Amino acid sequence: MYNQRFPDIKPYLKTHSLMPENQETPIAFIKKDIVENPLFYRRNHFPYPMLSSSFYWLPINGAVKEPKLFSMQELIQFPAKKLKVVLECAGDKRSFFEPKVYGEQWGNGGISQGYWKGVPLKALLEQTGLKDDAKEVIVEGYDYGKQPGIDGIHRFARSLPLEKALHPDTIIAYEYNHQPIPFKHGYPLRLIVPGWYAMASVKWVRQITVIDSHFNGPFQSIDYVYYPHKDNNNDSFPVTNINVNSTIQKPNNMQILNAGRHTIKGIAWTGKGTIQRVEISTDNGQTWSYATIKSDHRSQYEWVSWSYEWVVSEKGEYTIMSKATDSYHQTQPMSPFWNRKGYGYNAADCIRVKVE
Ligand SMILES: Nc1nc2c(c(=O)[nH]1)N[C@H]1C(S)=C(S)[C@@H](COP(=O)(O)O)O[C@H]1N2
Ligand SMILES: [Mo]
Repeated sequence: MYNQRFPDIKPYLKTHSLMPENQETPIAFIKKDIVENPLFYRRNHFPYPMLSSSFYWLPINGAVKEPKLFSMQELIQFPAKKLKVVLECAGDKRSFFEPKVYGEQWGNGGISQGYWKGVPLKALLEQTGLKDDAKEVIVEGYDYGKQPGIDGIHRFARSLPLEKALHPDTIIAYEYNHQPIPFKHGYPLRLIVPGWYAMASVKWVRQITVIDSHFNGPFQSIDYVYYPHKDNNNDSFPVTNINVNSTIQKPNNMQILNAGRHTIKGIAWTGKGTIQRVEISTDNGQTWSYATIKSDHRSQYEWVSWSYEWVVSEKGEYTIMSKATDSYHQTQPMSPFWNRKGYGYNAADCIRVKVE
């Protein structure tokens, strides 16, 4: 796939910041339906945590009948679930918003996919039992620090409503792509919440606490909230499900092409349901045609690859767009839902090319 004579010529992550580390997947170069560790985007709020041996114990406490401490040995003995899951940062494509918004200026590479294996959180909560007034489940990571815009020092922690926590596909994972989870992606235990934006998938799980109230941690009451207005917090609501979306991987934006036949390629994904169709326009959205969706190994939480054969004879500039629709009849809009912190961008993907 890469240049044989120069094996060091290969894609790398696109760097936004190193402390904490934030780097994008070079999505145009991802040809497979799984992303291997070296090209898996990295999104961190804090410096990487220091892990001690006590890390191998997972406590579950709070509004449970019997608090428990699970060892790794115990966890891997539960019936395991392996799921192919898209993880997409809620800030993916933030840089495409107009007007621009503050925050990490992610392009289209805040997304990766692979196999996560672990034990359903439900199975663990069945062991501890839940008190009648249990409402939410907080999952806390080992990393902590200060973040601009948020007072004080916090650990990265988020809660799930009971319904999502007990969903059979919400897992405490210990493997990624059939290996122990790479350290930067949450070793040894990571919560995986398929279908939700990836802020929900807490890395380096330190403890799990069931509560009888609503958790107000800053990563769900300040950040990861949609604020539709520039100057006030009215009408805000939390970021949860991944929006239906697609990305054109080939050709590149602003590429120069020869007249003739070209394959337009990309991926499409959604948080709820499955991708039903992908439409392509090569005339700036005036007319649309169906792309062919590659249909092998499709499971609910993975992206689909699609392609479209484009025959172009006339020289000129072209605006190419892709627009996906899912089984809940959600279609990518032509313009994004603008929000002050720049989450959930999912307007039809758009590139320009010149045919010479
Ligand atoms: N403990 C912890 N978990 C975390 C985060 C974090 O900073 N700390 N970032 C979240 C966000 S916003 C995203 S997009 C994903 C990124 O996962 P990755 O670095 O494995 O790609 O992890 C989520 N889980
Ligand atoms: Mo994120």
